[in-house]
Amino acid sequence: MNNLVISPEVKKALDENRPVVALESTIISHGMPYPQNVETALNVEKIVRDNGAIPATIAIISGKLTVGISPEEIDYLGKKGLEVTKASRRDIPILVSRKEDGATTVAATMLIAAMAGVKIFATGGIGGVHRGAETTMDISADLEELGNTNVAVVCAGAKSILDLGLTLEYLETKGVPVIGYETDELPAFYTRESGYKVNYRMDNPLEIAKALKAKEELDMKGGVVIANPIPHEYAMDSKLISKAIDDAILEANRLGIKGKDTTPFLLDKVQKITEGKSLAANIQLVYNNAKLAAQIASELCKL
Ligand code: PSU
Ligand code: MN
Repeated sequence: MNNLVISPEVKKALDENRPVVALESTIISHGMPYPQNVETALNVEKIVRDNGAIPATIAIISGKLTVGISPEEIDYLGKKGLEVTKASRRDIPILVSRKEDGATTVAATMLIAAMAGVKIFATGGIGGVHRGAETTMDISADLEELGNTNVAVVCAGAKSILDLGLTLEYLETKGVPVIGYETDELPAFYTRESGYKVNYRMDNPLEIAKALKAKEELDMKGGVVIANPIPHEYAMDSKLISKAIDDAILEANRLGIKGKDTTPFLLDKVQKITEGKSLAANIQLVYNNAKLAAQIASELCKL
């Protein structure tokens, strides 16, 4: 396809059935401030390599769906920050036709990864059903994509800016398995616990790879959520973080923030309220996810 560009390194790895891990770019432009965003994105790529896989950071560059952007392009997206279009599924055709840039969300990254044949994707947190969705209808397109697109997403659960219970219900309806890595509980991004259970616990990357392989052989479409708790030493105090999140949501409601602006607004607000403590945790959990994703991708290639 003309508008899909796969870097030579990623293309070669895919052709040779070597492990590849997809990485998103909204987390760079809208999820963290500069320069930590660029630093983190480059370190994540290195961690994927150190664990035996090839990183494929995905973005839309001048209208091309690009799988494996360059370090210069990562720096460009990171510096431009909120000025880059946050690109979810619905934005893709417009950015392509206008030959514009876009930083891809979990939904858009999954879709483009699947076009390229990349099966594993690492990120921080997925979007989900927002608190108050019973009146706002604010449900991330990430969940629909998980219902439809054949890519497994390694994340640290979801932030409690979301309603985690409703997010799990939505995933259940869509038939998306939620696997806890070395845990029975759905992690809540900054904390290892949420009070909600995952569907299945698995304690090693091979077991996860086997489940993905079975799904592939059954030709079942749709994603899988692999929830990997933040390492103990970086987990945050749950009272501190839930107060910050409550305050951020109140502020968003007061200002009437809506649509695609909600999640970036809340992420930024929480980071400011916690004076960077949450940013440090965020960075570490992404590293942890990159490592697990590379391990699962490696096991999957051997099956
Ligand atoms: N949650 C995070 N960090 C992020 C995002 C979510 O902890 O950077 C980003 C991801 O790109 C995710 C998107 O796909 O926000 C979801 O946005 P929305 O809720 O508007 O669908
Ligand atoms: Mn939304």
